[in-house]
Amino acid sequence: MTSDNSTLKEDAREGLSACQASTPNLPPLPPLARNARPLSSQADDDLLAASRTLRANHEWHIFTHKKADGDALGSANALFQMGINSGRSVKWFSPDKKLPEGYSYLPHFSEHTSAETCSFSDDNVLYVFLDCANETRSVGGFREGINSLNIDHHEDNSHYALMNCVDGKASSTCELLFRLFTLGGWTITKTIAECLYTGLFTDSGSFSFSNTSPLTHSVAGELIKLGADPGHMTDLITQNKTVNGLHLWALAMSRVRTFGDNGMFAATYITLKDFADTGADNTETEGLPAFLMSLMGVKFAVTLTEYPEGRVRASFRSREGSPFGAGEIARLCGGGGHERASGANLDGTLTECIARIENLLLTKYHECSRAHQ
Ligand SMILES: [Mn+2]
Repeated sequence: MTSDNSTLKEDAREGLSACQASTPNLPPLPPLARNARPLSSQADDDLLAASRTLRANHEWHIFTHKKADGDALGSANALFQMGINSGRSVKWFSPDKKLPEGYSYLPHFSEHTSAETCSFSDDNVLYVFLDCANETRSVGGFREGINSLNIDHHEDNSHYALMNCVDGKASSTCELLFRLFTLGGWTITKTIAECLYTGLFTDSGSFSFSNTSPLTHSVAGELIKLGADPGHMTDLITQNKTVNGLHLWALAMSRVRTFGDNGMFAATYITLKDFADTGADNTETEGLPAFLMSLMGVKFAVTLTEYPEGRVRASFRSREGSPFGAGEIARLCGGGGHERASGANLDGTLTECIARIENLLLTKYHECSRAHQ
């Protein structure tokens, strides 16, 4: 009863009619989830404030990062569905011309608007950025001070929005959205649970990466209770390769080489010609950088991908035992990301970039070894 009353009061404060509020009788987070890991009260306060901001705004424009992954797409679709369920007018945007087809099971996959820039000029719109460490990772045209909300789990997030809800300890933006919805009394339907499960599963490497916490498993458990079937979800998420995509992977695999002490580094690359030869598109490289980490003894892996106009994208992965994190190397190259998964755009030809990155890794390694002597 108390939660019903407080939710209604909150809505009244914000001038919303009670009917626009979602059903307020959500079960509280189970004790395990609240105690699984010390959550800062600041993080909870930020999530509650973000929830109030979402309630107070009737038009939401959702933005995800370029080269959208399972977490970006899962969180965007979850929030889009929540917007529809609570009577909001919702749109979602990203700079991607094409989204990875494997995620087409998500309910609003096809409602995506591809845009290089937006005007961000409508004060009546709340601009919500999901899984975007900084404003340059999404659609261009962002200006400081606009009515905006930034929900993210990248530790290097630059807090660019008017309201920032960032928890670098969270496994995924989907995990944060689950907490926001639960704390704020929003109703999580089966469809929304499936969207959130997608981001939780993909960003935690099927619950295998070091960002997988007791809370991640607890949230997954809650999502299963809400209707996300783990077997069905795993099929949907992982059965997403095309023949062209596998041919592209085969080329990348044929070039894998290891170097450094005990072969602790692994590297491969994909050329523009590979895309033309196989007919695969650049969304089909998803999962490839992480796959290199399945090599015995490898602690750090890099995949370089050639893009049109001479751009080269580096994806870094690291694990426990690596002398440095993937995030640290990405930042040295002008990029960013997580401690264990990161990326950077490089200048120069593919051949130059391969040599430069290998050099950087070996130099950095020797520096670290000397420091430990
Ligand atoms: Mn993410």
